Amino acid sequence: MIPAIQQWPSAFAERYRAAGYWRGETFGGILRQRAEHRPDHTAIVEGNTRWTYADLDARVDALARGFTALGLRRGERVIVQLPNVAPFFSVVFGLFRAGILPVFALPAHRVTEIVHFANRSQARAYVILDTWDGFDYRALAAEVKEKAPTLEHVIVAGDDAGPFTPLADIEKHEGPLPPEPASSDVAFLQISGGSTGLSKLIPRTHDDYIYSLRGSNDICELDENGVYLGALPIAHNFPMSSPGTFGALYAGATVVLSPSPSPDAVFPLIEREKVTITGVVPPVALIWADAARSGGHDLSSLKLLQVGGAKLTPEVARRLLDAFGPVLQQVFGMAEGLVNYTRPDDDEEVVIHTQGRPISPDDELLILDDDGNPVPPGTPGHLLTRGPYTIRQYFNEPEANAASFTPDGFYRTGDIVLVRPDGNLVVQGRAKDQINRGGEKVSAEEIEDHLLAHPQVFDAAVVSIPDEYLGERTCAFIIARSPAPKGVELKKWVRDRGLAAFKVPDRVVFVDSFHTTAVGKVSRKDLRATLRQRLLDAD
Ligand code: J2J
Repeated sequence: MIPAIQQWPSAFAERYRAAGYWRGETFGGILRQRAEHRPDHTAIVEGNTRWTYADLDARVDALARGFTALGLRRGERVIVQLPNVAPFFSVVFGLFRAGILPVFALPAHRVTEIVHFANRSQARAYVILDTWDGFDYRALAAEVKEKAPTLEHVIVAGDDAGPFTPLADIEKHEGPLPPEPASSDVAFLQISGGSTGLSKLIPRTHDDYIYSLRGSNDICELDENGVYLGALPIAHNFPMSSPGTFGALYAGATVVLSPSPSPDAVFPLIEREKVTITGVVPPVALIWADAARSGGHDLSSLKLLQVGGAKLTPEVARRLLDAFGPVLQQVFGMAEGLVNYTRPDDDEEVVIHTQGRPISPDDELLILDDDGNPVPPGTPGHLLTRGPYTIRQYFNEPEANAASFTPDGFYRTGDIVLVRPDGNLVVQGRAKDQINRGGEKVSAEEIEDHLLAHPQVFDAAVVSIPDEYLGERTCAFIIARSPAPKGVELKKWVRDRGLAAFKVPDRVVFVDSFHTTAVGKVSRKDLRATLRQRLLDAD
């Protein structure tokens, strides 16, 4: 059984409603309104596919009926693993309209991750595209289905469903629409980056997420004339909601999808579709800055270039300003909730040096020292937060919840930040054992567990090492048993365990022991810090 999701205590919920943050809107409902208001306006552009709001709304109705005809019911979960293609929106909004919860997997996830999401959420169905980027998701689904007993249906978008159900068949159903969910219901489960082992599931309600979209649209000046380009994988929380594709649909704007973030794919789309806003991670921004300087495309429609997901260095921020003009915005957010932005009218100094400030006047921030006491103003400390769009617990994770949230409902972000006198945040580092590989999050513990499963590995510690391009890379320290395996063998081992490629250690270093100081390190955290330092000193 899945435990009930206790979100905000009623006093907070009442306050957020009274303040006008939570307005009783649902995703299915807002799409209907936008479609009635401007039916012929373009909602989605992907390759040669163009859907108006009326097209999208009709597909969403058909799928809401089809999923219901399949036997799926309000409150149940469906894993959605789709890349940047138009059916992402018909599927996800079809599920929303029926009150069924999508669980957002990334295209890079593989069998181990998908099975974990399926088991943790007790998902009954799994939606994929047949093939993408040379990978056959039907083969993955066959493997997943064997290991996830709750999965009854695999639904395939694209031309060839193989042994599974074609999405086109689900779209054919007629009949009455299922009842609409309530705005206070959980709408979907997002995926956490993971710091203590496996990724956790993040329950977001219609009310709270839609508030963050509205707030983001206001800050980013995204209205119905806007054109948002999805360059990163759109299932990720940043391009989904800050303001992202969902913010664009909330505004009644146009969403353009790029199959990849490479300038070769993106720049012609910016020019052709007159894109006004897009968001990328720092390594992509770096490539765009170089490509933009060499010219060739008219990028003058772009009013906001957002960079977030990992720390943007001032040097790269300056290069972006040189290449694109004053359109840069820094975004520091998290799928659990809190999102900070620099504002379009901020001074260049703020945009270069800070990660901005929260969306909401009711985002409460605490900056605490290691003992849990507030730090003096302007001093770095642990960031904790609660507010009208930050979750109060993970889905079905009693143990993690106790560690990740304080008794009075603050989420421990694991980030070390300082707040400047002007209210802007500067991210200084991290307390959580996570490697931020250019915006892709890797849990040290999760990878260590996979390495430890190798028969020739006695012990393993995974740490981040600085990298000019990605910001950070992963390094696995290994104490091997004899005969020691080769580094490449261990990398292949991790990959073959069915993990996303970005989790494979970039570097493997063999050591005789982990004892580096007279004082034996007892916590894994200290050990990782010591090993990391040792490597930096040696390099
Ligand atoms: C430093 N670290 C950052 C930044 C996120 C908007 C933008 C990003 C995310 C995201 C998101 C950072 N500088 N500018 O969901 O809506 C690191 C922090 C944070 C973690 C969250 C959004 N922006 N980070 O990246 O859930 O460590 O969300 O706690 O993937 O990324 O990761 P995630």
